[in-house]
Amino acid sequence: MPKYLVTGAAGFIGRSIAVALLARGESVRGVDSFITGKHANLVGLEAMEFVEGDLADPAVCARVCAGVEIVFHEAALASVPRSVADPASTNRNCIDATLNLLVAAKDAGVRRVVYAGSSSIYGETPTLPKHEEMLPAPITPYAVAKLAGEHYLSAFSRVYGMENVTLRYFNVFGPYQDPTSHYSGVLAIFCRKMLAGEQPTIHGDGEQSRDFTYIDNVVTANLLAAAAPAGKVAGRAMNLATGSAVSLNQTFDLLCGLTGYRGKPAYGEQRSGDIKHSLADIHLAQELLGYTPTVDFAEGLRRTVEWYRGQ
Ligand code: UD2
Repeated sequence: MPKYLVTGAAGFIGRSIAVALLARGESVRGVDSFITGKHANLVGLEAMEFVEGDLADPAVCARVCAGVEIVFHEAALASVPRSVADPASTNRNCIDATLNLLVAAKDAGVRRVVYAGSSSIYGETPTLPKHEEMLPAPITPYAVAKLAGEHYLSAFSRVYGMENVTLRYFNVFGPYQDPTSHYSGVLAIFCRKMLAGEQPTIHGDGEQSRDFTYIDNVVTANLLAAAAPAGKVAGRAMNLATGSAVSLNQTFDLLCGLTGYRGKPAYGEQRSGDIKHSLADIHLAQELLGYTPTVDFAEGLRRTVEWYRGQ
């Protein structure tokens, strides 16, 4: 029986965690519904036991949790605008799926679920950097769904003795992020377009900023969160980021240098539910997990552009 389950294993982050586990010689099961996951992302993961299924179905959750000790729960509809366009789907694929997974995990005796939380739960609160003692203030259906998942994780720790941990991801980017949907992460979209000589669109004035976090930092933190002493992390939620932010305009300039794109960006309407500034305080993850980011934004962006260039 595999020790680890990765949900969303055919997605960008799930895939990356599964690769790292397999490289360590671990036994891994993956599950994905392919709503946003890609078959191509499973190439290189042949040693993983794979189940195609939807976590909104409790029977799928029971099947994939059987015999597992640790779950990395990455499956989600990870997009703010998608949740604005279709909140019910986000609710189903984030809240229902997470609750079903937790019930099945508890019943199967899973020790710990490490959950992909989101910086979006902080909402438009003006305080920067965002720290974990701030009251969450979600302003979009996506943020509500991600926050509900967090609360379920900590409640399951409290009432069933699970060791669940939430990592609040801040705008993760890197190789394998899908660049093809208009719900994709901005850096994936910009890399693809600018390498192809197509004009990217900046929504708003481009002065919004993000604590863009390279995927390797996220993988490292997940492995640390799986191994951290329960007394330190059970039922806790913490930021996972780099602790520095850049604006979209600055990012566009950096990408011009890396991709060779010579044009200007188009400027469009600001997106509904968009947050102006997002920057993390990362001291709690440093204290509880021993986490420090190892790949900074500039280096991560360089690696990411090189990867998309090869596609
Ligand atoms: C939110 C969360 C992030 C993660 C993500 C999952 C915040 C601050 N961050 O990311 O942690 O959970 O959701 O999807 O809530 N943009 C453009 N042009 C484009 C595409 C996007 O200008 O073609 C802008 C967009 O308006 C936003 C920024 O780029 O200001 C980042 O957008 P995104 O969709 O990559 O991620 P975001 O911040 O909604």
